[in-house]
Amino acid sequence: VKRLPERLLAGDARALARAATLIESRSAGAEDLLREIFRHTGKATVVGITGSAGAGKSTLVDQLVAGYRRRNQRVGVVAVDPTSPYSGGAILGDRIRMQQHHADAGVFIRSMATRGYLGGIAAATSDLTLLLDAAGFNTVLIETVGVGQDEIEVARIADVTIVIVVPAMGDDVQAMKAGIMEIADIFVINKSDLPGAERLERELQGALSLAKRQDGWNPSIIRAVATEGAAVDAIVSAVDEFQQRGPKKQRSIDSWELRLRDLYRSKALERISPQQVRDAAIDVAERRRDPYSVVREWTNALDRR
Ligand SMILES: Nc1nc2c(ncn2[C@@H]2O[C@H](COP(=O)(O)OP(=O)(O)OP(=O)(O)O)[C@@H](O)[C@H]2O)c(=O)[nH]1
Ligand SMILES: [Mg+2]
Repeated sequence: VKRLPERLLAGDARALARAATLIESRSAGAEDLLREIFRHTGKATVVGITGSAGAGKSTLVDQLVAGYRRRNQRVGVVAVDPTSPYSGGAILGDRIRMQQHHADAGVFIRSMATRGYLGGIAAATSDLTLLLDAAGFNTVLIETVGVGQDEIEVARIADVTIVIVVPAMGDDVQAMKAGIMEIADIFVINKSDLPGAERLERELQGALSLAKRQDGWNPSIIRAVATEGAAVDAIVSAVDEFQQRGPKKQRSIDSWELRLRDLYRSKALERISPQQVRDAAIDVAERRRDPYSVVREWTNALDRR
């Protein structure tokens, strides 16, 4: 009987499902598995797709899946849901829409809750993406609602980030979160069938020409009507272009720098119990101890290992 890593690397669908569950439950075997497969990763293109609630992310992801399948690529989808995987109509809608792909072994779809993961949702998403990469998926699409810090961190995992904006939905450029503006490698103006798409495009162009990015990349702007799928080819081409000419290597180093910090932080925190932290906090609040000595004691304990 072949071991899980070997079956995963061979692209076995059941092994992938099992490995994904290991990652999601953060069980002990997850790290060993990841360590074994890591050198086989780095081939997939990871595309982050973010935008406010209802912007059309899932509709577009669905179209992109079909577009990549037409190009004979295997596609993974990780939907990061801000509440829980199976509550809410949106996710139910996602599942119905995605059913057309469910019978297809070239498509893997998983939705994850944002809470409850030790080490954070970004860590779990990154690990799941590594699995898909190792299992031979060419493209991984990560859908996340662009609201909080979690989502911005998820975007940092991606090689390419698509930000979806919508006319007449409070998505005018003034109101857009600075963080979201900065992470966009490609802007998609979705629902371009609604009035205001042209004005939004002008505003975006204006904002982009004022704020040149440090890495020199000039984000493309693509108008789309996701429900009709017409812009899929343009979006796939824009992703390819970013992969070929964008600051890919720099992006990857930056992203691993963050992941390494996160990993180190969670490893260090694993060495002390929540109760220990709580007790120390009480001591500090009551001025029995100072916080600097407490932390020094903890880091000294790390050194001794
Ligand atoms: N008019 C119009 N409606 C669209 C377009 N794209 C998506 N919609 C509709 O917008 C609604 C929300 O689409 P979703 O794809 O679920 O949006 P989402 O961003 O994934 O939403 P959440 O996951 O809930 O944040 C659906 O009713 C879609 O049919 C578009 O281009 N034009
Ligand atoms: Mg959605």
